[in-house]
Amino acid sequence: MACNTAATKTEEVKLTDDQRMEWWREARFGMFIHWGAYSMLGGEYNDSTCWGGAEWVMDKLDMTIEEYEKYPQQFNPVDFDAKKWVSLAKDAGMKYIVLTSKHHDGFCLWDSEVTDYDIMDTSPFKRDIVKEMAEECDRQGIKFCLYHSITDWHHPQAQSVFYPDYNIGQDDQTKSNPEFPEYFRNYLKPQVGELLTKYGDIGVIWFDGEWIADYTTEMGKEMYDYILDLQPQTIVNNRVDKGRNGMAGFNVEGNFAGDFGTPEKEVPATGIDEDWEACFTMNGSWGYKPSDDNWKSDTLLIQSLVDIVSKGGNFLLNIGPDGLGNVPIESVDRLKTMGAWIQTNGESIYGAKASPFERPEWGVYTSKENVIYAHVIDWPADGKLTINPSAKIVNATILGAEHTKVQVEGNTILLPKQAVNPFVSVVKITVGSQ
Ligand code: FUL
Repeated sequence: MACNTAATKTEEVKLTDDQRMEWWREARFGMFIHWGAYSMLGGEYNDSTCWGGAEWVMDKLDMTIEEYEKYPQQFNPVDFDAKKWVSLAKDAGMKYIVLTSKHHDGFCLWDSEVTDYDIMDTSPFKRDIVKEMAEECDRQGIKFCLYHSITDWHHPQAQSVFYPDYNIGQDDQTKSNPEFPEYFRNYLKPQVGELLTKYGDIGVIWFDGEWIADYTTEMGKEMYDYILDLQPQTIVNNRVDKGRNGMAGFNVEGNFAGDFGTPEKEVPATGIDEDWEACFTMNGSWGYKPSDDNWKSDTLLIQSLVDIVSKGGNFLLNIGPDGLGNVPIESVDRLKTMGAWIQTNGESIYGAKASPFERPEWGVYTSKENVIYAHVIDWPADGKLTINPSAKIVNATILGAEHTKVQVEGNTILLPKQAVNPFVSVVKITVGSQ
């Protein structure tokens, strides 16, 4: 396989954390893909207030394993085209893709050796989705990463003892299953091993569902070491650890909690001096849900990107393709708009660091060595942009409008009266030493 360049155990590569995190810190923008047999159902259950998106349908409808199994048995996504998905991410300016190899429903999108509950053995489709995506990412030069659920509603040793007689999305998910350690050692860990040995370099293993009662921090540590043993460069999110700091997803200093925090559908109020990645849906659901037309606007998505980067984070933006493998047109449109914006303004995002200054009234800053990028969200009516006084401005230009004359008077930049970009305009400011 073309992309099979994974480091092996015998190579004994020892990378520092900074070396491992380097590409990820540079990347800043990635695509999350929630896709599986649940995508066929489109999240049509009757409770808009309940926790979880369309990918939780098995739980939300209290389906038994037998009731749910018929969906993987019918899963035949004839429109799936890895090239289309990867191109969509590339054109949007995304630098990595995180695909669900297995969500909480337990159905696997690759040819797993420890179960037949996978795309090759249970579904009529019989194509290894993980393999096709890994190869296509390699071809198009984008990092391939995997989301993998620790919770597994299909595996008897992973279920709480009373499942499925109650809704495990509620409090009962804390009930214990004494056989869980067997599931961990003989099923979950070998699965992660397969994913790290059969599909080339894996950028990130993005765990989830670590809240299940019987998972422990010790198991998380064992898993983390196992991953780095197989692929020393792989990055692991904080949900590998049972003890991560709640849904906010930031790590308590000194605690083991993987390599980066995972705030979900939220952005911190101020910058955070650790690695973190905010994941967001484009409407309200991770999995395909056509009835949810609460789509975020282009403006909101672009402003979210700059806001997150200005606080030192990455932005992982989700698509939920349908049961045939088609990406909703609303998502495609938004990603195209974001891609066009990044085409012009990408240097203010990739490799950019958190703002060195307080958040100004008109927008946010990102920064590089001797450059600060002023992301102007509210264009000043008089065209006068006041920059933080401790920045000694040497020169200023507007990205995408370099020919436009921009004068500098002390800490004020004199801009045209009209915003140059309908979403966020970026002024590139070279600064000198004080
Ligand atoms: C959550 C999951 O339960 C959701 O289904 C989704 O995968 C999200 C990213 O993480 O905790």
